[in-house]
Amino acid sequence: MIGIVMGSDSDLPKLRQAAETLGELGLPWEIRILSAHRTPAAAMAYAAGARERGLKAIIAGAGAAAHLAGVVAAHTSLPVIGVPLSGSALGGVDALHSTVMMPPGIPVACMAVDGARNAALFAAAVLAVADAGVHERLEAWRRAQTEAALSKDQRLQELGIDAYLQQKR
Ligand code: RP5
Repeated sequence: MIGIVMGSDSDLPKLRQAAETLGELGLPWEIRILSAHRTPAAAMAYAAGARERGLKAIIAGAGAAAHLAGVVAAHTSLPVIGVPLSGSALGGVDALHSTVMMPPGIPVACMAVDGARNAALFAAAVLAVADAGVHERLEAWRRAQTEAALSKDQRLQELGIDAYLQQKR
């Protein structure tokens, strides 16, 4: 089970991508709205109890002055994968800096701004180290991605630019 937490329901459309990708990989997940600022006690309790509840990693997405991933990491030794989110007046650079610049001793694996899909893939990669089934599904997912990209190139060669863009609409 992978935990997905986000600072606000306004983050849900972005974190949904992590849930979808975990689903594609056959990994169970749960998703919670927990804020480092608005519901700090609940966020702390979730992180502190995560390992005992059987979670293997936590994906934490937040925007603006994003402290959620760091606070979660401060309360668990599970791998914490931070997803800084855009949407604020500073366009996500604020959340990126807040998430990536963790002090030595409490690491967060920081993804790209809005990088929720990669957060799911990274969580799978962490699990795949010790789980052959997850490893096989992750490899299959990546093979499918490669095939999809190659077939797009083939179609572009067949159709040319205008027709390709037309059929993509
Ligand atoms: C952050 O503030 C949340 O993660 C969200 O990205 C941002 C804005 O939250 P709302 O005002 O939309 O609830 O804590």
